[in-house]
Amino acid sequence: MNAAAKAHDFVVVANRLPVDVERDAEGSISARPSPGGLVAALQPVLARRRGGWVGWPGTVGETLPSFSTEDGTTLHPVVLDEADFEEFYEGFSNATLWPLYHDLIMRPIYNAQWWQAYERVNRRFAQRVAEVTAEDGVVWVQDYQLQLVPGMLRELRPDLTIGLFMHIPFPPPSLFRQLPWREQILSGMRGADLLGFQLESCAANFRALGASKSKVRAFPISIDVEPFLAPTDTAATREKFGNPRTLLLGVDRLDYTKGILQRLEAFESLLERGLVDAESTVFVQVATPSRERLEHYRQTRSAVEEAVGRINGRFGSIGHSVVRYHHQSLRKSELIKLYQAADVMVVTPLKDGMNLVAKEYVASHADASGALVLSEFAGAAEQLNQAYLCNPHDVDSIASKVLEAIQHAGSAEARSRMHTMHQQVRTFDVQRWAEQFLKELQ
Ligand code: ADQ
Repeated sequence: MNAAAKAHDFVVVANRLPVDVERDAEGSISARPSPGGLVAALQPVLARRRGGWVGWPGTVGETLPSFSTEDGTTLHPVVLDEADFEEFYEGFSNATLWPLYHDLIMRPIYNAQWWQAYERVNRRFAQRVAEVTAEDGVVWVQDYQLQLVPGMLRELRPDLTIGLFMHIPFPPPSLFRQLPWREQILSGMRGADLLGFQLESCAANFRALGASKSKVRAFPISIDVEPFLAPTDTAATREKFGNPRTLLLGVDRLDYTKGILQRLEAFESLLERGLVDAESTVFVQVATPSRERLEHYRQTRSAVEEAVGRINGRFGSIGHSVVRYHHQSLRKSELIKLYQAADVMVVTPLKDGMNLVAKEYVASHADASGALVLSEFAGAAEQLNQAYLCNPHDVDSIASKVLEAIQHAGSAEARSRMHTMHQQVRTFDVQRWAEQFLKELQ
């Protein structure tokens, strides 16, 4: 038994550890914390309860020892080799489950070898958790990559209390039933004492598949609001884009679920019809590289980049591009500057569990400036119902809502909408989300 044996009363298990692993010139490895919303929410609980985190460090084929972060959380890396990465992560998680759970925007691939890898890797996670969790401890499993872990863990360690939270949508039975391994996935999930979904509709989709002993409930996730509140120099940010009259913004992982192409087409249609002036408007689109080896992601990137080129070719002028496209990940501080400076945030996923970008934008507008155009198909639309809601499958619907948001900018109505949404996000933040889940679990 190693030092970490059964050390933790509380363990989070997620596909990724909250770190970025780096290798220096001599080849030695170090891990830098990469704090996201989940870490911010769980950090107090982890610190209070001798917490542990089991996950993949993000590098392929590397065995790393367990190590502790500054706040005393111990991270337990799980190894994925090249075959695991291809078959479990890129394959079953992101080319089977991801499109199936997002209402078949792309066609899922059903591959028995990927399924075996999914089982094998889920078992590895479950075993690691079983080794490091104290008697009668609490385990919180995260997301679609690990749906078998609750069931496996229940067999290995009947003493544990197990929660599972699904960050992505859960599809209606008519779609879920396509999955050749639906029974195994269901019994894996049913190993949890508490099953959390983003929305009541997802919880209902799960319940419709048959009775289980688990409690099934909706817990809409949110953000750590604090970093978005401090004002930045918005004039300076707008200056960088040539002081446009209207600054529109899109921020997403480059994923086909996010509706980036549809949003650009809507913008193009507004330019084409002369409803938006190309000289005084800038659309900034930041798209983080994501899952780049998968064919559907390559196609999506090409289509987006072709649209950007076409729109700038048609409507830009020498020295002014109307769309500023960045295929990169930005630092949080840069992201906040963009959020605060943008007049209209355009969030148009075809399907999205929640969408935190919408909440981050709203959190950035404590002064009630700005406007949010939001897809009805984002989970966030349930909480941010004061947004300009659009149907992302209908380019005209996106265009008309963007236009409305531009035209209303600065009005009392626009300010009142933003004020209401800002209060919503401040009240229902990610800390409250975590508290509610854990309270229900125990
Ligand atoms: P994602 O699909 O990744 O999350 P989202 O909720 O929007 O989508 O979260 C993206 C995060 O990445 C945000 O915090 C955002 O700031 C950041 N980000 C995006 N683009 C970036 C860029 N170019 N540079 C830097 N940061 C960038 C999944 C589900 C969602 C669900 C979340 C949380 O698909 O529906 O809301 O999990 O449960």
